[in-house]
Amino acid sequence: MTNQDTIAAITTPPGKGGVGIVRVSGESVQEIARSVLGFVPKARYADLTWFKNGGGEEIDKGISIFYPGPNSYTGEDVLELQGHGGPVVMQMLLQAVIAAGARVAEAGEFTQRAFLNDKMDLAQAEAVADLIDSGSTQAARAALRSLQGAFSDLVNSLVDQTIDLRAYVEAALDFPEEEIDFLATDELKQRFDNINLEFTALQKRVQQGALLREGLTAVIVGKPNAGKSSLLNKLAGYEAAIVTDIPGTTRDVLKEQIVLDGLPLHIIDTAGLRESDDVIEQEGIRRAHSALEQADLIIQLIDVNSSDDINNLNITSDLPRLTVYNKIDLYSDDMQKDTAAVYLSAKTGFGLDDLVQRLKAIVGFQSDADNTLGARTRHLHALNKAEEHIKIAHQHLTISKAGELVAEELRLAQDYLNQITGEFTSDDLLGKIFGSFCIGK
Ligand SMILES: Nc1nc2c(ncn2[C@@H]2O[C@H](COP(=O)(O)OP(=O)(O)OP(=O)(O)O)[C@@H](O)[C@H]2O)c(=O)[nH]1
Ligand SMILES: [Mg+2]
Repeated sequence: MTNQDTIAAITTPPGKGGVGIVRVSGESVQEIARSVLGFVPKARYADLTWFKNGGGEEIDKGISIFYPGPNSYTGEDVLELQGHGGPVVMQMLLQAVIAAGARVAEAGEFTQRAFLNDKMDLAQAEAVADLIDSGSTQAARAALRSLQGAFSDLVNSLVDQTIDLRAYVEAALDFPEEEIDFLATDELKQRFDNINLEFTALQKRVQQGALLREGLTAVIVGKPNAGKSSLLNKLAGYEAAIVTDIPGTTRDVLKEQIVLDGLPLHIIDTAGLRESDDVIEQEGIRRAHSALEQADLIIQLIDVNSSDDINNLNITSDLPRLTVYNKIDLYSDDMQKDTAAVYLSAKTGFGLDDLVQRLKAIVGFQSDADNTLGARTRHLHALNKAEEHIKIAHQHLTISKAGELVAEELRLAQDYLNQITGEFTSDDLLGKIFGSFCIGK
């Protein structure tokens, strides 16, 4: 247990409700209980008691529960006071607890202490926030799996295998005359193959998890009047953007959030791209280009009846692109279709399902995946980096047969894996992660 001051917060959301809870954690919990309740409640036992302030005045009557450390959420002594859930009562109760020796907790501080006291690792702590924030049933289930440790177990298994490999290779380094033979065994090759398979399987599940949580950001770009705003409106299901037959209608960057079979889609409408003398339109076009910086995918929208060429859009971005032909309702001739493109009508809605399927396919999202792990882009990056170093290690092994280099790459892979569970993590990262929690969690 760490030796820190005692923290307190209203853990229930602001507003009025049947019950409101003030949570207290730290060394002075028993002292605070004596002051506010008049006694220290029996461990993990619901007591109906008066809550009083320092002057002995009654604030409320409610339930108190005492969880002695280390068997508590934070690992420290914890007291939960459940009173009537009104903002004034809760404030008075919090003030009484603070007067008795606690200080107001920062965002995520209870969970941060749980992490520091080894009650959970970093991936699990992040899953707590993701479970609370989940925007769909799938996201909630995935977050719960990770909170229960399913994700961390798989990461730890990769760490163990990497450590084994390192030990094997480092042992070979101690016997230089036999090193080459040692490193050329089938046994070692088999281990690399196994670890690669596990990486691939985990990356898939983590990518799904990150998508479920963070979603996909797609920017619609195209010439003026291609129907970009019409497409945004159709996807959003209401008239979010102004649509007219005047080219150059849209100037601002517009964002809408929708959920496609569980995949959150952030869709961005932009100004039509063309040469313009209009200062406002020029600024719109500049913003359209900079919107690409936040995107995962570009939807290049083209009026199927025009002779426009996607190559004329002058987009210098290496993001994945999907070409979409619009206004198919106005097109009557038989046409040679480009199988890589989507054909639709933003007016009638024809072809919209096809677009949705294609977007999901491009990012590899499966709506029915039932083994998705709650995860974040941060985890996926670390996993990809670790895999990269394992691959380089394998190359050193097979091509240059340099044992030291293999061992060094394996060490780097291990460091990246450890970042996921927070074995070694910078204070900056911890501040960022816990700072985004809600107060009282
Ligand atoms: N028939 C038909 N008309 C469409 C379709 N999509 C858009 N339009 C029409 O095309 C015109 C331009 O549509 P917008 O959605 O404003 O086009 P935009 O690409 O946002 O244009 P800018 O904002 O000027 O860049 C409007 O008159 C729309 O009603 C479609 O699928 N079929
Ligand atoms: Mg528009």
